[in-house]
Amino acid sequence: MKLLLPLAALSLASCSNKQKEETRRPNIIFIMTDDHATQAISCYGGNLIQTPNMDRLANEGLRMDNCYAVNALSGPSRACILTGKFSHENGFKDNASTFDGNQQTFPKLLQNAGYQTAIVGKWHLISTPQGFDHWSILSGQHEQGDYYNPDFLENGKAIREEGYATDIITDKAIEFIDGRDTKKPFCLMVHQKSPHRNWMPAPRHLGMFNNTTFPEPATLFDDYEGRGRAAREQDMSIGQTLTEDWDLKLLTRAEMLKDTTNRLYSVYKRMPAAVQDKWDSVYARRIAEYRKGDLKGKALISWKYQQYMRDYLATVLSVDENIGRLMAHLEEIGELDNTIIVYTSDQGFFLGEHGWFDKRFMYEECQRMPMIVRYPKAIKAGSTSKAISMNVDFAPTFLDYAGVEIPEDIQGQSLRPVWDEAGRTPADWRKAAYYHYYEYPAEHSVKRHYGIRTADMKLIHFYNDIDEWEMYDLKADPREMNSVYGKPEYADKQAELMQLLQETRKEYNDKGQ
Ligand code: SGN
Ligand code: CA
Repeated sequence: MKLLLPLAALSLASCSNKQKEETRRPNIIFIMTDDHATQAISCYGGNLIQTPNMDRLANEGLRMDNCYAVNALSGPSRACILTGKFSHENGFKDNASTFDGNQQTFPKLLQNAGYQTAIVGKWHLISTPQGFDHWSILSGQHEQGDYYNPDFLENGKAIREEGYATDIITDKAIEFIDGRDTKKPFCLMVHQKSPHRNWMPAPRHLGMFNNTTFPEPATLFDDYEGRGRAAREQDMSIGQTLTEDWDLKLLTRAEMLKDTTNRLYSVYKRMPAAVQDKWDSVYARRIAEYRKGDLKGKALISWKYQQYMRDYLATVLSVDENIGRLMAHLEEIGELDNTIIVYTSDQGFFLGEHGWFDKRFMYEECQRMPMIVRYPKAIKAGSTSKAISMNVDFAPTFLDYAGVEIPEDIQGQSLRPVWDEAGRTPADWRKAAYYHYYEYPAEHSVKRHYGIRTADMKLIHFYNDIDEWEMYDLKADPREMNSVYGKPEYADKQAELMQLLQETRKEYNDKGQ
């Protein structure tokens, strides 16, 4: 008897440990970059660079192929993600807004439910972060932050860090993980600045692609014949809008020193002398090539496209490497499989498609967000999903996995039924993603518009100083070159989409325009 009792007690204890392990709430690491298009991720089929660590996340987890921003701009996308609500409900419609931090957000709800919460990196919502036990956010350049020696506001205190933004933000993430209370689950938001304009690569990647020629997108020389005024009147073209100094880095050190008010100089002077030396030698060839002056017309656009890609893609490399570093660290401390790791970007980006850089338009390249998730306890390795999802779905999804009740007023839907079933679309799943962009008149001159995207069609209404509709048959015209709005053969389809748009706007309570 004496022997049996402790044994029974022991087996009871191990049973409850096992139960605890099974009911343990997952950690959440939400990695989000700024302006990273799926075209620049190898597991999305992009032919520009290799992103082995993002690919690993997808191979061991799930890749969403139809995940959309509902307002493809940084601040608005971040506000939609935090609240699970569209811009007209959370109040943050454009980058000139200030986030009402007193409203409900998913980090607050997780914190109330016993999660430790933190955000490191880009915040871009102007008001003080609420709902985080720890926060360290980029503060320079109206909260866009700097690539080199960036300034942060850390729990209210202004500090400057030495080094490269992507590495520093990852260091901060690892520090938070190591200093956490190990008895509680955590939710950590790792928000990188890369690969945002003006695309300044890490010292180790400077000049990395100088001898690489990237394939040009099929629509680089789009003449906008098949579309409306919005596409023609934007200001985000590789040919016209990219600047010689800030974007193309065509200033020598001596020229920058002569004009210390130049914006490129203001970021260059943050670099240590050795990095400045490397910068000078890497960009010297580009400057010389340009100054020969023999590049004209299409050849000049092609040349600018190559320089743009060389810098943009080099900043993506630092992101991929640091995802690898974060995963290796989680593995080392035994938390990798207990953690839902999400990789996404605040929106996509044009990498020369339609002759553009930037985003804002409800066109595929920037409306689509990368969305990759790894959580082997629930998600089957190597899954992909075509289910139509939006960034307002992230908040309810995290709450769902954390076992927290999803408040009624959240407009997004939990993606758990999709993720838990290896990416399968449930029969009653939504039929369209909604979109509404507001920042006009403003930088890049993209007109206000709203619309819906179904599995194979897109309907857009441009308004404000214009009243134009566009409609795309994505099966026949995946690059959105020819609007079929008003074409008699599409009359039925158009009526059906108009009806669905109206219903969607009603469902989400969007009365704007
Ligand atoms: C900056 C950039 C723009 C970019 C916005 C918004 N100009 O203003 O090109 O569209 O940010 O980007 S820059 O000359 O300062 O580089 S967002 O991702 O933060 O919404
Ligand atoms: Ca962005």
